[in-house]
Amino acid sequence: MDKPKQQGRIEPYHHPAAGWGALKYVAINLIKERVAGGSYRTLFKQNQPDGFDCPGCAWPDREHASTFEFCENGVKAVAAEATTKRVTRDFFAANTTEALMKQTDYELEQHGRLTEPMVYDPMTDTYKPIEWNNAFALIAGHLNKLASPHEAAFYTSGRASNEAAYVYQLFVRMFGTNNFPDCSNMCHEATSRGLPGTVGVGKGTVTLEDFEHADTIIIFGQNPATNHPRMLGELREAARRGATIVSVNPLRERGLERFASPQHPVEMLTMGSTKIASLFIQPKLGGDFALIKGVAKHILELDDIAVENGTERVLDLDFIARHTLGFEAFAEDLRNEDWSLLERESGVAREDIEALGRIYANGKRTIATWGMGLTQHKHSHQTVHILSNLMMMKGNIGRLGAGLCPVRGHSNVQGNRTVGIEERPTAEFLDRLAQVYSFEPPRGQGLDVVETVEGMLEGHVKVFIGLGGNFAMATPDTYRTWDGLRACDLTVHITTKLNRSHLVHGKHALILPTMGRTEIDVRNGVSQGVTVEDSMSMVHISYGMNTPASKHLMSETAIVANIAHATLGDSKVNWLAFADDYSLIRDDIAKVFDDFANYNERIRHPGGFHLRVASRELEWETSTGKANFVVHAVQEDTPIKRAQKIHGERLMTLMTTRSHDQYNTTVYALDDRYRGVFGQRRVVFINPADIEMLGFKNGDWVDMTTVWDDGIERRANSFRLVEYDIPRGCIGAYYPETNPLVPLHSVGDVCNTPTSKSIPVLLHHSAEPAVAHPF
Ligand SMILES: Nc1nc2c(c(=O)[nH]1)N[C@H]1C(S)=C(S)[C@@H](COP(=O)(O)OP(=O)(O)OC[C@H]3O[C@@H](n4cnc5c(=O)[nH]c(N)nc54)[C@H](O)[C@@H]3O)O[C@H]1N2
Ligand SMILES: Nc1nc2c(c(=O)[nH]1)N[C@H]1C(S)=C(S)[C@@H](COP(=O)(O)OP(=O)(O)OC[C@H]3O[C@@H](n4cnc5c(=O)[nH]c(N)nc54)[C@H](O)[C@@H]3O)O[C@H]1N2
Ligand SMILES: [Mo]
Repeated sequence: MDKPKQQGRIEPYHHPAAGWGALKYVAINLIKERVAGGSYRTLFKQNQPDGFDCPGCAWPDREHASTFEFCENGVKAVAAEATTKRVTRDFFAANTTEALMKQTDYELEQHGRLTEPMVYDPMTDTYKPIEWNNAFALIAGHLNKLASPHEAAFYTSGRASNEAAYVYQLFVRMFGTNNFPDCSNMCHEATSRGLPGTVGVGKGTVTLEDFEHADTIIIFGQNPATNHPRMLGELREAARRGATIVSVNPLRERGLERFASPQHPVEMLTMGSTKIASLFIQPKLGGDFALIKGVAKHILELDDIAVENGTERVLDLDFIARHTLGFEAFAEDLRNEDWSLLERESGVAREDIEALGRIYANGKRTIATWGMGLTQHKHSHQTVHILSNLMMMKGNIGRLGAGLCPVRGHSNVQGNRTVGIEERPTAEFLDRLAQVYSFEPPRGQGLDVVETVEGMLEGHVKVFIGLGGNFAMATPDTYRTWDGLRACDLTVHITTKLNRSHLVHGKHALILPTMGRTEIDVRNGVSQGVTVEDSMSMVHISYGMNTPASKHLMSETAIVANIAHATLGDSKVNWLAFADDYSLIRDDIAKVFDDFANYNERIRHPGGFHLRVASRELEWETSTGKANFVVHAVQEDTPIKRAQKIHGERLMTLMTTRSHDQYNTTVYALDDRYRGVFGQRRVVFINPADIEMLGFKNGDWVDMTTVWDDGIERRANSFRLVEYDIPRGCIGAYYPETNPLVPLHSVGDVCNTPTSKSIPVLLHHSAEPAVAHPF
């Protein structure tokens, strides 16, 4: 443990995003993962009609892409799965979980792919091999002896296929609970819960075709160069066409400044690049609500001027009249809103808000995209509402080249929700399940992520099963989550690679190794494909191409079906038939969801099919039957404000974000190239004026503590200060290292999402200068 602190370097990045730098890193990654020669070709099949869906992000594929869509981080995701390194039974025998806990997440990831089912042995503190059927029987035994089905929670991380997710939710509902914590609870929940109130459907309204026609694209709280690199291709095309692109982000993300497309040899060879964003607006953390309200207010003002001058109206009166309700109340609220409040709460000067307002007013076709910068705050729900209001003012929904574009994270997180991973299911959906399978599904609301951790701590959640993911590290309040997991009777992880969730386990624990999407999945002699839905509601089939990492692996779908069979028998559903033929699952999905009619047939079409999104078609599945303008006041009573009252300007608002070399809790390497960070992760981005105000120097080491009112000390030690172009009072650091600082009860309104982008913290001179951290 007493290793010296990481010695990294800070070096501002002056090159375009992607370009040659990305190609170099691709080569480094393939070598590091020792990807076998044969698998290189897999990389070129990614996101192609007859290949597999990239396990990286949820950005859609270009339907008619003739060339391989190059993506550095997609390659990393594939290489991480195609690695030839293996975690074997000998590895487990030689390493106690106590010893493995001392390794960093980066080191854990480096051990490679899991190879056979393992069960925890408390006598030796190691994992030992177990036969698949014994593992299923162990799970069934635990589940069936619970006093109530609600004592189990069934987590999903958004990589699971539609088929696996559907069988999972069916099994769990037949078992008797809606306890479906899932990664979206920590991710785009504000989008999924917010949009239904305004436009009826919790999904985006655009497709890639709209990007070809947009003249204005506003990117809120998103870092596409790292997290959705293929999106840069669309932005590049738009920029070259003359579209105006604005990034709204406290950080001026370098990856949005210039982009050299590896798809375009001339650009690469001439060292050329395309300028992407024309304007950077830098609100303070959580300032977007007030900023968007200001933009909307200015739209009204510009519309008033147009009326006076007799010029073309700025508002789309026809859209407002035909499709919406509540505009008058919204407009009145905007007119009464105080500019100084909006400036103060957004951290953006009125003239800059107005500049964005003019850009939006002048755009004929605007797309608004957003990511975690909008969804992981106390008031994200309200922010999603006001953003839809803004788009509705100018009729920018359901029209070519315009629309709402939430950019999802995990490659099938949207599909998982579509096929029933939902702790708050609708009565309509449950009725349908009841009818198709002749059983009475549980009707009460189930537990989400935060409630699951609470349930574990309170002792009423006793069994945890995770279909993918890394619950111990992705969740807030790390050490409390760990206490919860350790209090469980049984923890089960269906995963591809070793992670800390395997080490922070219940009294009994299983690791069930599964295939990734890149691997050939043969059942009953037939190669099985699985389907996924991307961020723009395109559903398509994906076939693996690599030999599975071990002959003992089972697919996610087969594992889930076998757990169901062991637990429930086959009285209502022939689970093992599902396990052997995924087209039977798709037939059932089509029976339950009308929009999936002829599912098996429609996925034969190259590129798949678009799943209907009513709002895109100007049909409003809201309670009023219209799109609703919703009015919210700027919230001034926030945990941040309350903490500021006590600590004044020394109180910092912390956002936790991703580096370029990680995939959520999986750390591939220690660089964050575009932000100029190399060989280290324990850094804090901070405004130089704040460094001075706090009495530190650039490069100093600090500890962070959270200001919260529950008496629990939350601390994360040893972070190096890096001066950065970020608003005063705001700081940024990487997740998951900072998750111990996120209070379990610091959640967004309505959606209950941990506020990972606004944590009230104090910085202190580092008290333990030479201690290495296990994560
Ligand atoms: N390579 C790679 N790809 C990924 C992932 C990964 O870890 N690695 N993760 C996947 C997942 S699950 C997801 S959800 C997505 C995440 O993709 P993003 O949504 O890009 O998520 P973050 O990296 O957390 O970055 C959020 C951005 O929001 C900005 N931001 C923070 N707070 C605010 C705010 O208050 N207002 C505004 N306007 N901006 C703010 C940050 O500066 C940062 O640029 O990416 C997916 N794709
Ligand atoms: N502080 C803070 N916390 C956050 C966030 C943040 O921005 N800040 N972001 C939140 C967000 S947006 C998300 S989505 C969550 C992510 O939460 P999770 O989805 O739980 O986390 P991941 O790191 O994506 O999970 C990685 C693990 O998934 C397993 N895995 C990989 N591929 C597969 C596969 O194909 N099948 C199966 N079965 N397993 C696989 C591997 O074993 C790997 O170790 O974290 C959230 N937590
Ligand atoms: Mo996510």
